[in-house]
Amino acid sequence: MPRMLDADPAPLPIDPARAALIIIDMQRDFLEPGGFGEALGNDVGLLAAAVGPCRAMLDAARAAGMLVIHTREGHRPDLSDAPPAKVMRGAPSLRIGDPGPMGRILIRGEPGHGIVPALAPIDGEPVIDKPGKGAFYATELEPMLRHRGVETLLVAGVTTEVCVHTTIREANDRGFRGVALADACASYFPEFHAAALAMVSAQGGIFGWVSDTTRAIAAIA
Ligand code: C5J
Repeated sequence: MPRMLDADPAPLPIDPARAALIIIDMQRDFLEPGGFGEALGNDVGLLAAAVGPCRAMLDAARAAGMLVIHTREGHRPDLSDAPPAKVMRGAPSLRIGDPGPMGRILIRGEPGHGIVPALAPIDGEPVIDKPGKGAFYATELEPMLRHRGVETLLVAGVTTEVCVHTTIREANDRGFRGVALADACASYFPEFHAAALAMVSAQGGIFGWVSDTTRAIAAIA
């Protein structure tokens, strides 16, 4: 009997040896004051709700020996991988690459680019640096998953409707089963969080599945 993960629109089989937890962009730049999220006018405190559930899921995935992958959105210091159309968006005073209280905004190697301490990667956990919203675009994620025979992705992180959603869409087109963990994702816009999750599981799971950390932890324990 395969292990089953309870989810919407329907339960799905899950084999922890062929699954990965992917934690999207839980970076100081999005979660703490003074980073990219705040520069765009957002209340970054709204993302704190995802930290505890992400941590619980991380602990369970590590205990189950499941592959854990972290992602970080950001750019090279010379901005050579940052499309001008992206850099020019937002408030002119605080754009990607500008200096802020946590270093240059959304730049690799700066303090703000780092993952929040509660979710820090440990040795052996790949960290994918991505220039876009989706974790598959211009990264080594796909071969990394294929080489390990991964078929199911448990997806957590921020923000639900931007980088989490884009990654689930990319995963869907590549034949992976993407499962959004609702309580381990968060948005600056609660209504977008709800709508993004509904869009994943609507129409028989048009992009994938929606579950939560309680059900996912039970499935892999
Ligand atoms: C955004 C992300 N929202 N990680 N990035 O710009 O969702």
